[in-house]
Amino acid sequence: MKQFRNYIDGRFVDSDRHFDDLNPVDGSVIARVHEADRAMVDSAIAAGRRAVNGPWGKMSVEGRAKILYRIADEMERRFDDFLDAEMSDTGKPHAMASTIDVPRGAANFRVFADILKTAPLEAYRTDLADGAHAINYTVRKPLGVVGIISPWNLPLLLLTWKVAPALACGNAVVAKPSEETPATATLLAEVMDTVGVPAGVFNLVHGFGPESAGEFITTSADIDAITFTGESRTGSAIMRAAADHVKPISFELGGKNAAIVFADCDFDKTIEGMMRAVFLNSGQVCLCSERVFVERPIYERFVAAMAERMSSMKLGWPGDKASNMGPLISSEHRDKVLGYFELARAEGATFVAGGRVPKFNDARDQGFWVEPTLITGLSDQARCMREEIFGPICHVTPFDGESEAIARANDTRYGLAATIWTTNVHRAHRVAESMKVGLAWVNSWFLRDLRTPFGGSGLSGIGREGGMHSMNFYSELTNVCVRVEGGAA
Ligand code: NAD
Ligand code: 6OD
Repeated sequence: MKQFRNYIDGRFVDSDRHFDDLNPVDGSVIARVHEADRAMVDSAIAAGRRAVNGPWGKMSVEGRAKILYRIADEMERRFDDFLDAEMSDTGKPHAMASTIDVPRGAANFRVFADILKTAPLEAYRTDLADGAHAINYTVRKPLGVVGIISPWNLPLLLLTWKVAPALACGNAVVAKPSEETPATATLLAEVMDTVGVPAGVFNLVHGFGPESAGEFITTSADIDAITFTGESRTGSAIMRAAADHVKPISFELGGKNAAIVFADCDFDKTIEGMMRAVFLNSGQVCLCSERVFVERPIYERFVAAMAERMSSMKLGWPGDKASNMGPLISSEHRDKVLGYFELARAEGATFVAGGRVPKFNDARDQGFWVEPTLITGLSDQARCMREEIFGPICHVTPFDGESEAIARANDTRYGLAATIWTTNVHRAHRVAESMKVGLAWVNSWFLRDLRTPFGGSGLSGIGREGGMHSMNFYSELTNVCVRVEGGAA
């Protein structure tokens, strides 16, 4: 049986507590995971502190950037290992893991190395009444030891999205991947080991949230900052835990994202884009559109076209290159999604497509699958329209006019993402700017430039990461003010 160990202070560390890592395609056991106890988490934090206080914290920008490039190179060399690990941990199709998860894992290191090398610092000249002046400039320093807690939906992409900028800025990290998806994080530890990242700079601890590694990280007085991606209610538990020691937090949380489809859209491209926006990763992307508003003249045609496309989706084995939808992550998560299907029925929804557990007559029947599902007929106040479901389901509803669409799309406590489909350039800008979200895509969805701010408001999170926003979150800035006597000669 494969073993996934903790990686602390440059060594792989066993534990006497274990849990199983399951393949959601067929429920089989992939590996035995070594759960870190509090002492292991504390020793990871202490190792991180020694690393930050040692040569790592003082290394030149060029030196750190070179190490980040080496990490990216080694991840690319081991591309197939990462691909196999991600596919077996999540069941996601080859078509997705090979074009999004694994390449983005490596790209995160390369891009943040480049951003670090070109990151500007502020400088101001302050003229003084007595004829002297002052020069103010900022100095960027590491925060210290950063706790990173990540979810299961894009395990490698979302872990490296935080590890890369944290290391670029000279921090050490104690990272905890989701208990559902420990595989690629363990491979990342092997990569760190192979390329010679100094001991203590990257520490990996496996485990759960409450009363396990997650809580041990977030309640530690010795962690200098916490960056978290996951559910909104976990974010609020972590915020309470972090409050005792007052430290920077960055939260990327859930969404209940709207799509607005105007009658003047390019219909075929919109259907293509909306299939992706609803069903990528079986709807388990925080940015997925669960509420789809379609302008009335094309509403019936839109629903029919989506249902038609859904009927030919291939719920296949991850290695099958034609497969375009995988299972949900776990039996618990499937119960939650099926619970929302039941609730939608009780709330009066019409199921236009899907709504059941598919039957395969092979080992996949032991996995955690549900059908891609499209519903209509709910009021905007229904619970299924207000709570994040995080599965392959969307609700489609008609609207009349731009202002109605904007008001209904913004009627949510979340504020993560929106996607807008129109060929009217003025409307595109007007509507995008009116969305109460961190990310508004026009005629596109999940199109990423890593230099841009990423994050949400309300229940969707606190702060922004990406580009300089990451550099600023993972750095402590000191303003140096120098009084200069006299004027220029
Ligand atoms: P989750 O909140 O259940 O778990 C995320 C991580 O937090 C896991 O590693 C888990 O072990 C840990 N954790 C759980 N309870 C904890 C606690 N009390 N203290 C410390 N750590 C704890 O989320 P999930 O189910 O893994 O992921 C799905 C959720 O993540 C969805 O809500 C989705 O929208 C959100 N998400 C958001 C973004 C974003 O960028 N905004 C990206 C991906 C996923
Ligand atoms: O692309 C990214 O950088 C990112 N953070 C994506 C998050 C997706 C949510 O599931």
